[in-house]
Amino acid sequence: MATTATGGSADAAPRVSVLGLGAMGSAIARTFVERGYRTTVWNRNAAKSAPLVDAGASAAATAAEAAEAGPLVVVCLLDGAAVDAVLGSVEGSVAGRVLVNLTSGSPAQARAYAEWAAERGAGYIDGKIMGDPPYVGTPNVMFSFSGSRGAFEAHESALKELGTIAYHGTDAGAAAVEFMAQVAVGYELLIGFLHTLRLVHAEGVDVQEFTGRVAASMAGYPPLLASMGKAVKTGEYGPDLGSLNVQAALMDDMIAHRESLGVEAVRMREVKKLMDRRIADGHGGQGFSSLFELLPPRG
Ligand code: FVH
Repeated sequence: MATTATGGSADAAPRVSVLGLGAMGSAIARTFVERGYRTTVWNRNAAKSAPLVDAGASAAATAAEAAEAGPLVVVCLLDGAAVDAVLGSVEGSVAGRVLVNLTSGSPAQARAYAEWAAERGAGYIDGKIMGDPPYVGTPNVMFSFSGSRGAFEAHESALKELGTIAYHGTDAGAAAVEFMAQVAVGYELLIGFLHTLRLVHAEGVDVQEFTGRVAASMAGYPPLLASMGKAVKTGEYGPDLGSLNVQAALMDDMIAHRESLGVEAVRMREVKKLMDRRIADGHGGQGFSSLFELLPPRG
């Protein structure tokens, strides 16, 4: 009797297909193979299947053949254009199956793929990944899913093999909303951090040691974020980080400090402008969260 990588009977093992064997798709396919799934793989450049076949996967000659190999079809490609190309070639092969699209993309794309799948009799789950390929299969990679609840529940145990998972509801676009927002927070924070390292460096301070101190002070942020989230949701703005009257004065010093060192201060000036408007509107006693009221779109 044939056995899987984990020693079970191959015939009894659940089946999964993985379309797209880049860094992430290969890590996903390898995880399924290692967890005992009968894994069929396909990639545009067929050479990328070889290491997975050595590990125990089956290679399909076409994307359609891979899609037909099992009930769960995982798609992990570069971008929406690649997904469009591959979906076009499998449209006659997806009826009765569940597509899990882990390709990065927008909420609108996800909703369009859900519609496309429904029109062809397939279930659709959109998934977004935060984490690096070497950590797939560990809790250190976060997968956000949304779309058909029935499809998600039917394949939840397989999806859990890949990392920490969260389901964000039946709107197929919800996982992309979560992903875009989480990634945006990261980038906005990190570009501010890099500009600040410029400032620290210009002052002759050791940037690595400074980074260690910043990491330690990050522990104070979770309670602040929680209280800001509550303030924005309720519209009740206490003086978080101090009143705007006091913060605006500090902001002038921060802008002047940056400019004296030739360090970019564009975001600081934007913050100061918002504070000044809020103060002029009679809200100088409120805190930083209240700037939300001035950010478009309002209402
Ligand atoms: N790698 C990472 O760290 C991240 C982490 C967070 C989320 N992503 C997203 O995952 C998607 C795939 O990323 P990837 O790292 O696997 O990307 P590549 O290694 O560059 O592989 C790209 C695959 O897409 C195939 N492909 C590209 N264009 C087409 C096309 N027109 N038709 C068919 N397949 C296409 C490519 O095939 P090939 O070039 O090997 O033939 C690869 O299989 C991505 O959305 C990340 O944002 C990754």
